[in-house]
Amino acid sequence: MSDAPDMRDLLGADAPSNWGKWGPDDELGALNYLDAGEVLRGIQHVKSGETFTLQIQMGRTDGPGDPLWPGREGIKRKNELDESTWDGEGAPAFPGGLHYADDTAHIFLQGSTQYDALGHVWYDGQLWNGYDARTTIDAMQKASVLPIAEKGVVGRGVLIDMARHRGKQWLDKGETFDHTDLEAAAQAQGVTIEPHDVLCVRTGWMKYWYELNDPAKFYEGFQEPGLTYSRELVQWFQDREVPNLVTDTIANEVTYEPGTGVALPLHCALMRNLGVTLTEIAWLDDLADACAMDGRWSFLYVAAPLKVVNGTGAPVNPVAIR
Ligand code: UVW
Repeated sequence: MSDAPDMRDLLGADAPSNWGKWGPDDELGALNYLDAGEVLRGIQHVKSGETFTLQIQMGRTDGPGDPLWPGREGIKRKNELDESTWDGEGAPAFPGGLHYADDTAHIFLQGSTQYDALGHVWYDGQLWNGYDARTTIDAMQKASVLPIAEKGVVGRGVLIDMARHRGKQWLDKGETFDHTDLEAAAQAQGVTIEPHDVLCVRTGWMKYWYELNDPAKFYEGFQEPGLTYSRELVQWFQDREVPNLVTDTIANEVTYEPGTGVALPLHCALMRNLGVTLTEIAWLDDLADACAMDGRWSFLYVAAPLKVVNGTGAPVNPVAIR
């Protein structure tokens, strides 16, 4: 048994909450902030028409594999039909001699760049908006990824480059920052984090994964860098009405809270309690380089996770348009 406090004790029984704010049946949480006006606001930040896709490549075989939360596996893609399949007895045949390739894939829905469903984590038997955690049994009945996928996520994105701000290629293992650091970095970059912005934060950790090319070393004493819990930080997210946090880390926040050892408290404080949607394992390096080049750190952010019915999350390839 660990001596870490219970999540409820850490966050407090009176933790900031948006439960009920969008009605008793809500499954979108803070994405409700992204209305048509926010789409139009995002479009105003398209100046040069450059596009950046923010997904990592799934199933690369030329390096360390895919970066994953411990216990998950990367995509397993398998050829079902290819040129070798079309000859011999019992082989499929189509009039005219058409051949085609098919493959199947076994994937963890959180096994690549992904949107977490709001119901993906919980404590105290309740998930987002107070839904009973038993609604996750067998299939996620409430707050699955489907409503997010049906809506699509479009708005003004802002990128805060914490690694660059601290003069590093990537942050160190377990290195933390908070909302005041985000504000300081934004100020240094000459950009303002505005209400309803899709907040993208680069730590350089994905680049580290590929350049290190050594999963054993990466996972040794697994402790990602990232945001660290405080009541003030959670309040900042609530006051800023942040709809979506996007990071280039596997779990959006420092893995184990340095003070208490509690695992992923911001998943609970932000996602379960405030309805902030979390997007993880994003590739932000190319976008960051372009932003640094001309000093424009805001853009139109567009993302549509796959429409997985009852999904606990879904892979996504977001696009930032500058
Ligand atoms: C967990 O919540 C364990 O994983 P993630 O949010 O990184 O998918």
